[in-house]
Amino acid sequence: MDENININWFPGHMAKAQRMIKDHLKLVDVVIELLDARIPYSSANPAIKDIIGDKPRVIALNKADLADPKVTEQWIAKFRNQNIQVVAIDSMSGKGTKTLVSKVEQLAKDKVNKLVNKGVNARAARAMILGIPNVGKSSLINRLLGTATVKTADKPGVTRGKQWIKVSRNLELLDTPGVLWPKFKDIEVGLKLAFTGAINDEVYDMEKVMNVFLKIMREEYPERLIERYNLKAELPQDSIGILEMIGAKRGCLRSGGIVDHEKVRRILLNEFRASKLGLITLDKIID
Ligand SMILES: Nc1nc2c(ncn2[C@@H]2O[C@H](COP(=O)(O)OP(=O)(O)O)[C@@H](O)[C@H]2O)c(=O)[nH]1
Ligand SMILES: [Mg+2]
Repeated sequence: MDENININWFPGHMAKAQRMIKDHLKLVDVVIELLDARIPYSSANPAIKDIIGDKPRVIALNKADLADPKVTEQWIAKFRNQNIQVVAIDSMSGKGTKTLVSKVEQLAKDKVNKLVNKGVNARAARAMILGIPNVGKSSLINRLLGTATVKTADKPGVTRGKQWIKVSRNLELLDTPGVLWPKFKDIEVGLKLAFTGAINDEVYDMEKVMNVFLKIMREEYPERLIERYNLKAELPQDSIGILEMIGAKRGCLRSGGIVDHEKVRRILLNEFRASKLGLITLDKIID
Protein backbone atom coordinates (compact mmCIF):
# COMPACT_ATOMS: atom_id res chain seq x y z
CA MET A 1 0.00 0.00 0.00
CA ASP A 2 1.06 3.59 -0.51
CA GLU A 3 2.45 4.58 2.81
CA ASN A 4 2.13 8.23 1.96
CA ILE A 5 -1.61 8.17 2.29
CA ASN A 6 -1.76 10.52 5.19
CA ILE A 7 -4.85 12.57 4.62
CA ASN A 8 -7.60 10.25 5.64
CA TRP A 9 -7.44 6.82 7.07
CA PHE A 10 -10.50 5.29 5.55
CA PRO A 11 -11.57 2.05 7.23
CA GLY A 12 -10.37 0.25 4.09
CA HIS A 13 -6.86 1.67 4.34
CA MET A 14 -6.70 0.97 8.01
CA ALA A 15 -7.78 -2.63 7.57
CA LYS A 16 -5.21 -3.12 4.82
CA ALA A 17 -2.40 -1.57 6.85
CA GLN A 18 -3.40 -3.66 9.84
CA ARG A 19 -3.46 -6.84 7.79
CA MET A 20 -0.03 -6.13 6.37
CA ILE A 21 1.39 -5.48 9.81
CA LYS A 22 -0.14 -8.69 11.10
CA ASP A 23 1.37 -10.72 8.26
CA HIS A 24 4.80 -9.24 8.77
CA LEU A 25 4.68 -9.52 12.54
CA LYS A 26 4.67 -13.29 12.18
CA LEU A 27 8.12 -13.06 10.63
CA VAL A 28 9.86 -10.96 13.25
CA ASP A 29 11.14 -11.37 16.79
CA VAL A 30 11.10 -7.72 17.80
CA VAL A 31 9.23 -4.56 16.88
CA ILE A 32 10.80 -1.12 16.67
CA GLU A 33 8.12 1.46 17.40
CA LEU A 34 9.24 4.75 15.92
CA LEU A 35 7.93 7.89 17.64
CA ASP A 36 8.65 11.55 16.95
CA ALA A 37 10.77 12.79 19.87
CA ARG A 38 9.05 16.18 19.61
CA ILE A 39 5.64 14.57 20.17
CA PRO A 40 6.14 11.16 21.80
CA TYR A 41 2.55 11.11 23.02
CA SER A 42 0.83 12.46 19.91
CA SER A 43 2.81 10.33 17.46
CA ALA A 44 1.97 7.09 19.28
CA ASN A 45 -0.90 4.85 18.32
CA PRO A 46 -2.48 3.87 21.65
CA ALA A 47 -3.54 0.52 20.20
CA ILE A 48 0.07 -0.56 19.73
CA LYS A 49 -0.17 -3.31 22.32
CA ASP A 50 -3.25 -4.81 20.70
CA ILE A 51 -1.56 -4.61 17.33
CA ILE A 52 1.72 -6.25 18.26
CA GLY A 53 0.44 -8.62 20.93
CA ASP A 54 3.24 -10.03 23.02
CA LYS A 55 6.09 -9.21 20.62
CA PRO A 56 8.96 -7.53 22.42
CA ARG A 57 9.13 -3.87 21.51
CA VAL A 58 11.70 -1.13 21.67
CA ILE A 59 10.68 2.50 21.29
CA ALA A 60 12.95 4.72 19.22
CA LEU A 61 12.41 8.44 19.75
CA ASN A 62 13.38 9.66 16.29
CA LYS A 63 14.24 13.23 15.27
CA ALA A 64 15.84 13.65 18.69
CA ASP A 65 18.10 16.19 16.98
CA LEU A 66 15.07 18.50 16.77
CA ALA A 67 13.61 17.85 20.22
CA ASP A 68 14.31 19.51 23.56
CA PRO A 69 16.98 17.22 25.09
CA LYS A 70 15.74 17.86 28.65
CA VAL A 71 12.24 16.71 27.80
CA THR A 72 13.57 13.76 25.79
CA GLU A 73 15.38 12.61 28.95
CA GLN A 74 12.10 12.85 30.87
CA TRP A 75 10.29 10.75 28.27
CA ILE A 76 13.06 8.17 28.37
CA ALA A 77 12.79 7.99 32.15
CA LYS A 78 9.02 7.61 31.91
CA PHE A 79 9.23 4.70 29.47
CA ARG A 80 11.97 3.05 31.52
CA ASN A 81 9.77 3.27 34.60
CA GLN A 82 7.20 1.29 32.68
CA ASN A 83 9.86 -1.28 31.81
CA ILE A 84 9.78 -0.32 28.15
CA GLN A 85 13.04 -0.34 26.22
CA VAL A 86 13.69 3.08 24.72
CA VAL A 87 16.41 4.98 22.90
CA ALA A 88 16.66 8.46 21.37
CA ILE A 89 17.90 8.49 17.78
CA ASP A 90 18.57 10.76 14.82
CA SER A 91 18.07 8.86 11.59
CA MET A 92 19.80 11.51 9.53
CA SER A 93 23.16 11.40 11.32
CA GLY A 94 22.72 7.88 12.64
CA LYS A 95 23.18 8.98 16.22
CA GLY A 96 21.76 6.41 18.64
CA THR A 97 21.20 3.75 16.00
CA LYS A 98 24.01 1.52 17.32
CA THR A 99 22.33 1.47 20.72
CA LEU A 100 19.02 0.72 19.02
CA VAL A 101 20.51 -2.24 17.17
CA SER A 102 22.04 -3.72 20.30
CA LYS A 103 18.77 -3.31 22.22
CA VAL A 104 16.88 -5.12 19.48
CA GLU A 105 19.45 -7.93 19.46
CA GLN A 106 19.19 -8.18 23.22
CA LEU A 107 15.39 -8.38 23.17
CA ALA A 108 15.46 -11.11 20.53
CA LYS A 109 17.97 -13.24 22.38
CA ASP A 110 15.39 -15.30 24.29
CA LYS A 111 13.54 -16.23 21.13
CA VAL A 112 16.71 -17.06 19.21
CA ASN A 113 18.03 -19.13 22.12
CA LYS A 114 14.77 -21.05 22.30
CA LEU A 115 15.12 -21.99 18.66
CA VAL A 116 18.69 -23.09 19.23
CA ASN A 117 17.55 -25.25 22.15
CA LYS A 118 15.02 -26.88 19.84
CA GLY A 119 17.90 -27.82 17.58
CA VAL A 120 17.38 -25.10 15.01
CA ASN A 121 20.57 -23.47 13.83
CA ALA A 122 21.30 -20.17 15.48
CA ARG A 123 20.01 -17.38 13.29
CA ALA A 124 20.02 -13.61 13.30
CA ALA A 125 17.24 -11.80 15.13
CA ARG A 126 14.55 -10.29 12.91
CA ALA A 127 12.88 -6.96 13.39
CA MET A 128 10.45 -4.59 11.70
CA ILE A 129 9.77 -0.89 12.09
CA LEU A 130 6.31 0.49 12.89
CA GLY A 131 5.28 4.12 12.93
CA ILE A 132 2.90 6.77 11.67
CA PRO A 133 3.56 8.56 8.36
CA ASN A 134 6.52 10.94 8.26
CA VAL A 135 8.01 9.82 11.54
CA GLY A 136 11.17 8.72 9.72
CA LYS A 137 10.67 5.02 8.99
CA SER A 138 12.27 5.13 5.53
CA SER A 139 15.10 7.34 6.78
CA LEU A 140 15.92 4.88 9.53
CA ILE A 141 15.79 1.92 7.14
CA ASN A 142 18.09 3.74 4.72
CA ARG A 143 20.43 4.66 7.51
CA LEU A 144 20.64 1.05 8.68
CA LEU A 145 20.93 -0.11 5.09
CA GLY A 146 23.83 2.29 4.57
CA THR A 147 26.06 0.25 6.80
CA ALA A 148 24.69 -3.14 5.79
CA THR A 149 26.85 -5.30 3.63
CA VAL A 150 24.31 -7.87 2.53
CA LYS A 151 20.68 -7.76 1.65
CA THR A 152 19.51 -11.30 2.18
CA ALA A 153 17.11 -12.96 -0.21
CA ASP A 154 13.36 -13.27 0.19
CA LYS A 155 12.25 -15.59 2.89
CA PRO A 156 9.25 -17.87 2.60
CA GLY A 157 6.03 -16.19 3.51
CA VAL A 158 7.21 -12.72 2.68
CA THR A 159 5.52 -10.93 -0.18
CA ARG A 160 7.75 -11.01 -3.24
CA GLY A 161 9.99 -8.01 -3.38
CA LYS A 162 10.30 -7.69 0.36
CA GLN A 163 13.80 -8.11 1.57
CA TRP A 164 15.74 -8.42 4.73
CA ILE A 165 18.51 -6.00 5.42
CA LYS A 166 21.42 -7.47 7.28
CA VAL A 167 22.08 -4.74 9.79
CA SER A 168 24.64 -6.58 11.86
CA ARG A 169 25.87 -10.11 12.28
CA ASN A 170 22.96 -10.77 14.61
CA LEU A 171 20.17 -8.65 13.19
CA GLU A 172 18.05 -8.58 10.05
CA LEU A 173 15.53 -5.84 9.39
CA LEU A 174 12.47 -6.11 7.16
CA ASP A 175 12.96 -3.46 4.46
CA THR A 176 9.26 -2.52 4.50
CA PRO A 177 7.95 -0.68 7.55
CA GLY A 178 4.49 -1.09 9.01
CA VAL A 179 2.46 2.10 8.75
CA LEU A 180 0.46 2.94 11.82
CA TRP A 181 -2.41 5.39 11.55
CA PRO A 182 -2.26 8.42 13.78
CA LYS A 183 -4.88 8.53 16.47
CA PHE A 184 -6.57 11.80 17.25
CA LYS A 185 -6.81 11.26 20.96
CA ASP A 186 -7.85 14.85 21.46
CA ILE A 187 -7.93 18.04 19.39
CA GLU A 188 -4.44 19.07 20.43
CA VAL A 189 -2.99 15.79 19.25
CA GLY A 190 -4.35 16.38 15.76
CA LEU A 191 -2.98 19.91 15.71
CA LYS A 192 0.48 18.78 16.84
CA LEU A 193 0.51 16.08 14.19
CA ALA A 194 -0.26 18.75 11.62
CA PHE A 195 2.44 20.97 12.99
CA THR A 196 5.20 18.41 12.79
CA GLY A 197 4.09 17.38 9.31
CA ALA A 198 2.62 13.98 10.17
CA ILE A 199 -0.60 14.90 8.37
CA ASN A 200 -0.96 16.96 5.24
CA ASP A 201 -1.05 20.73 5.36
CA GLU A 202 -4.36 20.89 3.53
CA VAL A 203 -6.37 19.02 6.09
CA TYR A 204 -6.03 21.30 9.04
CA ASP A 205 -7.08 24.72 10.08
CA MET A 206 -3.87 26.74 10.14
CA GLU A 207 -5.30 29.21 12.61
CA LYS A 208 -6.13 26.55 15.18
CA VAL A 209 -2.78 24.83 14.70
CA MET A 210 -0.84 28.03 15.23
CA ASN A 211 -2.91 29.04 18.24
CA VAL A 212 -1.94 25.83 19.97
CA PHE A 213 1.67 26.25 18.90
CA LEU A 214 1.85 29.79 20.20
CA LYS A 215 0.19 28.76 23.46
CA ILE A 216 2.86 26.11 23.99
CA MET A 217 5.65 28.48 22.97
CA ARG A 218 4.39 31.17 25.34
CA GLU A 219 4.21 28.72 28.23
CA GLU A 220 7.31 26.62 27.60
CA TYR A 221 9.70 28.49 25.34
CA PRO A 222 8.90 32.25 25.46
CA GLU A 223 12.59 33.18 25.23
CA ARG A 224 12.87 31.44 21.86
CA LEU A 225 10.25 33.72 20.32
CA ILE A 226 11.70 36.77 22.03
CA GLU A 227 15.20 36.05 20.74
CA ARG A 228 14.29 34.93 17.26
CA TYR A 229 11.93 37.82 16.50
CA ASN A 230 13.53 40.41 18.69
CA LEU A 231 10.40 40.93 20.80
CA LYS A 232 9.80 42.67 24.09
CA ALA A 233 10.36 40.39 27.07
CA GLU A 234 6.68 40.50 28.05
CA LEU A 235 4.75 38.46 25.50
CA PRO A 236 1.05 39.20 25.03
CA GLN A 237 -1.31 36.64 26.54
CA ASP A 238 -3.14 35.91 23.32
CA SER A 239 -1.88 34.40 20.08
CA ILE A 240 -3.12 37.27 17.97
CA GLY A 241 -1.09 39.68 20.09
CA ILE A 242 2.06 37.64 19.53
CA LEU A 243 1.35 37.35 15.80
CA GLU A 244 0.95 41.12 15.64
CA MET A 245 4.29 41.66 17.34
CA ILE A 246 6.17 39.24 15.12
CA GLY A 247 4.43 40.53 11.99
CA ALA A 248 5.40 44.10 12.78
CA LYS A 249 9.04 43.10 13.33
CA ARG A 250 9.14 41.05 10.16
CA GLY A 251 7.34 43.62 8.06
CA CYS A 252 4.49 41.24 7.22
CA LEU A 253 2.11 44.04 6.48
CA ARG A 254 -0.74 44.40 4.08
CA SER A 255 -1.89 47.72 2.67
CA GLY A 256 -2.87 50.09 5.42
CA GLY A 257 -0.16 48.67 7.70
CA ILE A 258 -2.32 45.76 8.86
CA VAL A 259 -0.36 42.69 9.95
CA ASP A 260 -0.87 39.75 7.60
CA HIS A 261 -1.60 37.01 10.16
CA GLU A 262 -1.64 34.27 7.56
CA LYS A 263 1.85 35.19 6.44
CA VAL A 264 3.21 35.29 9.99
CA ARG A 265 1.72 31.88 10.71
CA ARG A 266 3.38 30.47 7.60
CA ILE A 267 6.74 31.94 8.65
CA LEU A 268 6.42 30.47 12.15
CA LEU A 269 5.52 27.05 10.78
CA ASN A 270 8.42 27.04 8.34
CA GLU A 271 10.90 28.25 10.91
CA PHE A 272 9.75 25.67 13.43
CA ARG A 273 10.08 22.90 10.85
CA ALA A 274 13.53 24.17 9.91
CA SER A 275 14.36 24.17 13.65
CA LYS A 276 15.19 27.87 13.57
CA LEU A 277 13.31 28.26 16.84
CA GLY A 278 15.69 25.87 18.55
CA LEU A 279 15.06 22.43 19.98
CA ILE A 280 11.42 22.13 20.92
CA THR A 281 9.23 19.36 22.32
CA LEU A 282 5.50 19.92 22.07
CA ASP A 283 4.38 16.98 24.23
CA LYS A 284 5.25 17.44 27.87
CA ILE A 285 5.18 14.51 30.25
CA ILE A 286 1.64 14.00 31.49
CA ASP A 287 0.59 11.54 34.13
N1 LIG B 1 15.99 16.18 11.57
C1 LIG B 1 15.60 14.94 11.32
N2 LIG B 1 14.80 14.69 10.26
C2 LIG B 1 14.41 13.43 10.02
C3 LIG B 1 14.83 12.35 10.86
N3 LIG B 1 14.28 11.21 10.36
C4 LIG B 1 13.57 11.56 9.28
N4 LIG B 1 13.65 12.90 9.06
C5 LIG B 1 12.94 13.66 8.00
O1 LIG B 1 11.55 13.46 8.18
C6 LIG B 1 10.87 13.38 6.93
C7 LIG B 1 10.08 12.09 6.84
O2 LIG B 1 10.96 11.00 6.85
P1 LIG B 1 10.59 9.59 6.17
O3 LIG B 1 11.74 8.68 6.43
O4 LIG B 1 10.17 9.78 4.76
O5 LIG B 1 9.33 9.16 7.05
P2 LIG B 1 8.35 7.91 6.84
O6 LIG B 1 7.09 8.45 6.21
O7 LIG B 1 8.06 7.43 8.22
O8 LIG B 1 9.03 6.89 6.00
C8 LIG B 1 11.97 13.50 5.87
O9 LIG B 1 11.99 14.83 5.42
C9 LIG B 1 13.23 13.15 6.61
O10 LIG B 1 14.35 13.80 6.06
C10 LIG B 1 15.65 12.65 12.00
O11 LIG B 1 16.04 11.80 12.81
N5 LIG B 1 16.00 13.96 12.16
MG1 LIG C 1 8.53 6.18 4.13
